[in-house]
Amino acid sequence: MAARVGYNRCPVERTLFLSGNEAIAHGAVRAGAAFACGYPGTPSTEILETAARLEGIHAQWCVNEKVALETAVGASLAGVRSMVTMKHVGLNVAADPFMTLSLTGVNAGLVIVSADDPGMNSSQNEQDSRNYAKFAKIPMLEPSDSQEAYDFVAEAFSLSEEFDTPVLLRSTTRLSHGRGQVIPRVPVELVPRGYERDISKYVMVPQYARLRNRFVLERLETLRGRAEESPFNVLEAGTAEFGIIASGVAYTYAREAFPKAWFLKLGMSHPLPYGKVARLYQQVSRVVVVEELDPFIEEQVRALGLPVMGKEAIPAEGELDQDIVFRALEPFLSRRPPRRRRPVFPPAPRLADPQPVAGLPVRPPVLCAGCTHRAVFAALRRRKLAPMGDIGCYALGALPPLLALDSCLCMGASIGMMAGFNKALGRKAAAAVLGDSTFFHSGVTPLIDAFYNEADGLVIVLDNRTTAMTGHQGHPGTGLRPDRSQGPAVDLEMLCRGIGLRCATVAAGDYGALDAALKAELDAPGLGVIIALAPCVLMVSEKRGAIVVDEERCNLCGLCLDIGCPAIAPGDDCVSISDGCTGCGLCVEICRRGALSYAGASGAGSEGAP
Ligand SMILES: Cc1ncc(C[n+]2csc(CCOP(=O)(O)OP(=O)(O)O)c2C)c(N)n1
Repeated sequence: MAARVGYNRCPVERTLFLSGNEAIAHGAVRAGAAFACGYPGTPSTEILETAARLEGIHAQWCVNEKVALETAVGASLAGVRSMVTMKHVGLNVAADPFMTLSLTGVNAGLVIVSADDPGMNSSQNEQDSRNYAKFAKIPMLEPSDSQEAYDFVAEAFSLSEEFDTPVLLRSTTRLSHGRGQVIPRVPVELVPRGYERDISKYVMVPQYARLRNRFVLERLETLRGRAEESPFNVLEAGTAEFGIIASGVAYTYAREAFPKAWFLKLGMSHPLPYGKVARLYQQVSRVVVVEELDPFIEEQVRALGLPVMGKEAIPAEGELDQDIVFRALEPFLSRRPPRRRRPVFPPAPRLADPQPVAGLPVRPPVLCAGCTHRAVFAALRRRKLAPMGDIGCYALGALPPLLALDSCLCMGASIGMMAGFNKALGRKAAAAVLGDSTFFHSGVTPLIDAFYNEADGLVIVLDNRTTAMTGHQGHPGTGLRPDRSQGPAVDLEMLCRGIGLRCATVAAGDYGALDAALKAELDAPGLGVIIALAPCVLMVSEKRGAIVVDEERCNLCGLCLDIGCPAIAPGDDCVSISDGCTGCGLCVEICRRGALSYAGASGAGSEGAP
């Protein structure tokens, strides 16, 4: 996927007349974004439709906003600047990856465009997406006209890369659909970003997520410093004795209604630049926040201990316009100003780092002895692939010694991320690994999406016939109800075939067959699914035989230790097998020297699991 090919078809000298949505698409191409995806919804739809007509950027509709975001994350990880578009309610659908993406950050820049619909012209609710920026602690830009929509996209991408964060670009109907002049700028020159595996950054299991969470809190304060300096946050001098804080199209309404006011115009409206707010208060005796929908800025100003007026005058519903703003504020602004208090900026306290409890051994989380997920990881590690992981017991496969997963974002993210990654690189560079319960939770839609968008890759479903991580609950694939009675069960393989995909089921305990299936699938064109089937070892009562060590043959090479089974431990001269062994036999298959075998089997290490 070549970046920005043909963008010079749009000469920099020629002024364009674009809607906000078109300007965002043009701005993305100018910023070197080569991948865009989204799900349609008014008022956002034309962004992707425009991108699809421009050269230098690949644009695709996804099955929904969650999958679109996960696909864009995959492309960003692969090193391609990526944009994802949706309407405000779409961000609810994408909220699961969105919230954790704040922690993982990005590789190449990633911009999420959410278009709000104040007044519900064509939506089921009225929702202020800005709350999501605060919720996820990520930066947000709010353009107020088409030129800014165009310009802010490049700023959003550079913020994204500089601060290792997704960036929210919030539009509203009037901006998205209104038209204005856009002076094209010189295309941004990009430094190529290759993919580098970074498990502690991209695999959000608790011990890594805690570290990244601290990074997020620090990043927020660094970003606040950037918001102070940002040329998009402008203190505009006036002659009136009151000031207005506004962002997005609300700024244009307020500007027209009160041309003499002082203004703090916020282009980068999250995090709020406290210093710039304070400077406005030094100039005027009264401050008003003019914003559509929620008192998003107003509440933050109030939290600083500053007297401010907002929603007691400005409607908290529907679209504003200059008349509404004028009529709402005129009576208040003609009254005497209230007394002013000094702003206070309290420092945020930090929790002390957790300390180990004296006397208790440190037990790192680990896959159970005999867990057959381990076989899949052993087979995957032999391939040059970026395995995109998911959430379940198997997320532990990312930890040492296995180190077999490159990402873990949220339930169901693996397939979309794999699809985006491979699409960005144009080859089968990533695979997706997810559990059976996760597959039914949110793996079906990205699989349909991957088929529709002709994604390349390999999906491995670790089918242990249960939701093991949360305590062995049933799911549609098992048909088990909460009272353990049996209901109808969905056939996973038939489901995948029904979508139109190749699909094979392999016994995960048969390492040779699993490895061969993996090879066959990776050699085949396009996308296929392997179901690695083996009931969770905790649900199987009988032990499958005892494993013994041939002390003469074992040379402590470490191959069996690398599969991370807690029943195998290194000794002075050879490995030892503890009582925790379930006899799964994976170590027998892994050992190249025939040093491990089933007790009583003829020829040490020569036979597989009974
Ligand atoms: C949105 C969401 N809902 C619920 C959970 C809790 N949860 C984590 S993993 C998981 C399912 C794991 O089952 P499966 O994919 O079959 O993997 P297994 O643990 O059996 O290996 C659940 C329900 C979550 N992390 N996120």
